[in-house]
Amino acid sequence: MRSGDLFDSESHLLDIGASILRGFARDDEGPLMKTVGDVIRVSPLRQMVTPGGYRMSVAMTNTGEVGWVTDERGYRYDPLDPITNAPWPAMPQSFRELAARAAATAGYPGFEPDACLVNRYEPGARLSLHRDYDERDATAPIVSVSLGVPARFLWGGLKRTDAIKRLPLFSGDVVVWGGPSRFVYHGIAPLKEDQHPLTGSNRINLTFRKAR
Ligand code: MD3
Ligand code: FE
Repeated sequence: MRSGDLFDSESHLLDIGASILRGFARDDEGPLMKTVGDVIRVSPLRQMVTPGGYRMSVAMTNTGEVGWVTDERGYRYDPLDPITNAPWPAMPQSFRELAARAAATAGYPGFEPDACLVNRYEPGARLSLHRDYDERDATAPIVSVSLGVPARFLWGGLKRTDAIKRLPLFSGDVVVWGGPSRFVYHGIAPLKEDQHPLTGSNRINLTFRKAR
């Protein structure tokens, strides 16, 4: 239940160092999706292959000085899009400002992301439990913005065997992961068939990072 919420932008602590800002980007959803459209016309969404040889169900692209890529050689941040062999599209000002505003709200002032990974989930797409440790600056948080069809976010602890908690993420929700929560195991359960006026049957997630 979203529309009956008492507060437009409810914020609370999820875990040590992690904050969920419910609906923080709700007024920006339309413009954000339009800007995502501009980005993917330059650097298209693509399903990358993991070093283990599996094609990911999530399709990805990037904006910013560097972009996250995976291929048979491994995971890395690359200044060039391997499809276009050109730099990734510059990070849109509106993306940068939203990420900085969310980080400051959650207690991380001065966040200047240099990479924004764009993830697209079609029905059934999932992200298995993993940790993000390809970024050089471990003191910077990661800011995530959910758009479109709701998803079930899974998050555990610092060990793979720690208990998994489940949290629904709706369009316009922003989560800021910093401090001790920065290296927790997390993932997304297979996306359910659903419809959203902005994205159809898909979910888009933006993650803002300081990669180098
Ligand atoms: C917790 N993306 O791109 S966003 C990823 O919805 C990723 O597409 C998911 O996990 C998605 O790596 C989850 C929430 C998120 C993002 C990064 C984190 C949670 C995080 C990094 C550390 C801890
Ligand atoms: Fe992640």
